[in-house]
Amino acid sequence: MFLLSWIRDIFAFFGFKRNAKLLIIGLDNAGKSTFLDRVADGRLVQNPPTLQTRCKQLDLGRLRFTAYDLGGHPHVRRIWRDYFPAVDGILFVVDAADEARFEEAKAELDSVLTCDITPDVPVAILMNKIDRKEAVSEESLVQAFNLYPTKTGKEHVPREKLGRRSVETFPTSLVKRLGYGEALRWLAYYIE
Ligand SMILES: Nc1nc2c(ncn2[C@@H]2O[C@H](COP(=O)(O)OP(=O)(O)OP(=O)(O)O)[C@@H](O)[C@H]2O)c(=O)[nH]1
Ligand SMILES: [Mg+2]
Repeated sequence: MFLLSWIRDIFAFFGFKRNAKLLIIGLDNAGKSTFLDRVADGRLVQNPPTLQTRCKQLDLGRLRFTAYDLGGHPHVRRIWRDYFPAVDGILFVVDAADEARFEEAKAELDSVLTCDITPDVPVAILMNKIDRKEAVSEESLVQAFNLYPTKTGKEHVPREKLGRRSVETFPTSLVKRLGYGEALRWLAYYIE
C-alpha cells in the first residue's frame, strides 16, 4: 500500500495524472448536464434533455476524470448499468427541490447502491438546487431516502477502516457554486 502511494506521488511530481472514470447519473432534470459544464468549463449552461451520453475531462489534483453524463429519462436509464463495470466513482444527482419525485429517485438510487457490479465504487449523492426555496434540508432528504444506515461520513476515512462502500450526501447549488467541490474532493480521496 505504502509502495503504491509512493509510486503515485512520484508520478504526480512529474505531472502525470491517474485516469479515472466518473459516472453522473440521476433522474431527468436533476442537474447532471449543468454539473458537467459547470465543473469542466466553469460556465452555467442550459442544456436540452440529454438523450446521448456526454463526456468531458475534469482535472482534480492527481486525478484526471473522464466524466460521463448519461441522461436521466426513463428510457436512457437502462444504459447506466452498461457503464458500471468500468467506473471508478459515481455521482448521483437529486433535485432536492422536487419532493414529488423523491420516491422515484430513491428507487433508482437504491438499485445503484445494491448493484453487485459496483460493490466498492464510492457514491457521492448531490442534493442539488439548494438555492431554491422548495429545497428540503439535508436531514430531511437523508431521512426520505433512508440513508442513515448507508452514509459513511464526509470525513476522509481510509477505505480499510470503512470496510464497505463509501457513500455520502452533499448539498449543492450549481447556480450559486456551492458544495460540489467538496463532493468531488471526497470522491477523489476514495479513488486515488
Ligand atoms: N435553481 C437551480 N437550478 C438548477 C441547478 N442545477 C441545475 N438547474 C436547472 O435544472 C434544469 C435541469 O438541469 P439539467 O442539468 O439539464 O438536468 P439533467 O439532470 O441533465 O436532465 P436530463 O438531461 O434530462 O437527464 C435546468 O433548467 C438547470 O438550469 C441548481 O443548482 N439550482
Ligand atoms: Mg442532461
